[in-house]
Amino acid sequence: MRVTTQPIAGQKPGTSGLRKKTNVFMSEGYLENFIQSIFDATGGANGKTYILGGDGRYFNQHAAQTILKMAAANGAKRVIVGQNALLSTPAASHLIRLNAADGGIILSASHNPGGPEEDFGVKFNTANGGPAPEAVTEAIFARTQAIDEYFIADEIDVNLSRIGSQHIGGMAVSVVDPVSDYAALMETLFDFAAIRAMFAGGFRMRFDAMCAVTGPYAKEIFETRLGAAPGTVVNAVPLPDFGGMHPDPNPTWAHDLMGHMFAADGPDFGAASDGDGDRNMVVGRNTYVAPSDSFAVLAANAHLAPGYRAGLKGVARSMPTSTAVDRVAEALGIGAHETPTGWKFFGNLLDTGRATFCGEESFGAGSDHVREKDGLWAVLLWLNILAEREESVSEIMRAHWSRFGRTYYSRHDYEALPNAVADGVMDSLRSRLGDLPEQTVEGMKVASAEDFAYTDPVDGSVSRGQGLRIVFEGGARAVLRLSGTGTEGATIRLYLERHATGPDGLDAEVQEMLAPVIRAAEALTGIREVTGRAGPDVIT
Ligand code: VG1
Ligand code: CO
Repeated sequence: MRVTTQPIAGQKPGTSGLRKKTNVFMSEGYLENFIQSIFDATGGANGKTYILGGDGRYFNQHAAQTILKMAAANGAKRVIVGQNALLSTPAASHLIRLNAADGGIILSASHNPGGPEEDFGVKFNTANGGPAPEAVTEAIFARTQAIDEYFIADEIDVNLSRIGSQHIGGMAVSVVDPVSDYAALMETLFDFAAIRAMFAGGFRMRFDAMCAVTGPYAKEIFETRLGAAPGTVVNAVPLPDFGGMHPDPNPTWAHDLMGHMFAADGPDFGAASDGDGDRNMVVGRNTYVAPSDSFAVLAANAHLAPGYRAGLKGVARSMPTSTAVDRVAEALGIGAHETPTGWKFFGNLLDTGRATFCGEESFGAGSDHVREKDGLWAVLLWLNILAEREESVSEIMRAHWSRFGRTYYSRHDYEALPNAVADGVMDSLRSRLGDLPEQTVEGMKVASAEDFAYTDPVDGSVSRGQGLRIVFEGGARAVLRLSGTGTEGATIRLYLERHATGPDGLDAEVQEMLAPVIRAAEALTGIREVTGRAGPDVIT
């Protein structure tokens, strides 16, 4: 069936897909226009195979049914869909690669809350399993501005709870178990026997799935396959509103887990994941592990896991992510790449073997086993390292810092600002960048100041305006950028970093250690005065 439509403003994908309030996505033609634009901008769906699934949030199943009917009407050959339309983002990436599919559609607004009053999102991944690169998202956006028709099969819904094959017209719909292929992949990378032995020896873990998509994956992998005690995985059932939680694994939103990890007789190890399962937070008993540090530790110890025994070819991190991993790369004698924020920039580095591990300060890490960041992968690699080293998380962190020094790091978020105010802060600093080198602000001398641009070493594409970076003498850094995942106003992220070596600097309180950098960054940006905020809304 052909339906006449008109362009809808604002369908521009951000850092990771298109995210809007759920009621916007549910409004007439909104989802349909965007999906048809994906097909149109990528050479049509005719004869193609897609992977489809989402994080289980409100509108997930309904949207999946619409997309299936649209794929059928556009001539797709086959859609492989997770049971009940569930797939974590890394599992979807794996299924694209495993089935040599042409692409995948993931229904998620990731770490944003879900529900009728909250957020919904759509991500499109290409045949390598990774998020569509900028050239593709720009073509999709261009199509949304010119679209005048979409196609949808006039058929009844398929039964997404029944595993097996069905049809919509001439298109095959394969409903698959969302967990099994992914769990099998994990078994090829990690020493499950060693981890199982560690659990059998009394090792205790708490994994908080935050009522989002990782629950079924974590239950199967940790409790069933690895023998962790029943109840290790909490909040394990995906709910349309995530049980009212904000499924963003950081100390603020995963405060319940933090409470358990810092209680007397807490578990040995704790972890949490986000809405769509691509993020991870790792906590030891009485020990919070900052994501940039976690990534550096994973890179330094990767060889302890069977999948990475041969060593890493290289590492990559987003520019705002701390430089901790660079020191590991130097020690290992491997390349270290610096990209803009967002996993789409890692795809070419992974595809061409320039990087084996990639990481972001926003609780994201992953490897070339898929083309997305992968929360459970990071947790399993930690478990494998713990099983091999037979040390606690806190001992491993101390050993890492005494070898490489400690990179104190924090991100200050100023959320939901009026767009004009946020743009004002950015524009003002941007216009002064040229004058900053050699200036001393709050006792900190600026060494360099730039508007970060990235040239992809593989396809030569250039991405500009990827964050304002100020480096102080001695290597401390402040980075300012606008979030590209929010749905209300603008969020400014201020990233702060300072490296310390030697035994003295290793046990300082993070915000205290960063205080001079924070003072200089706040003076340079005037962020508190201009936004009228007394301080950041969220500190991670
Ligand atoms: C945020 C993070 C970024 C991450 C992105 C998608 O983007 O900072 O590192 O890749 O979310 O993660 P932004 O533009 O808001 O800073 V997910 O787990 O929300 O898909
Ligand atoms: Co996510």
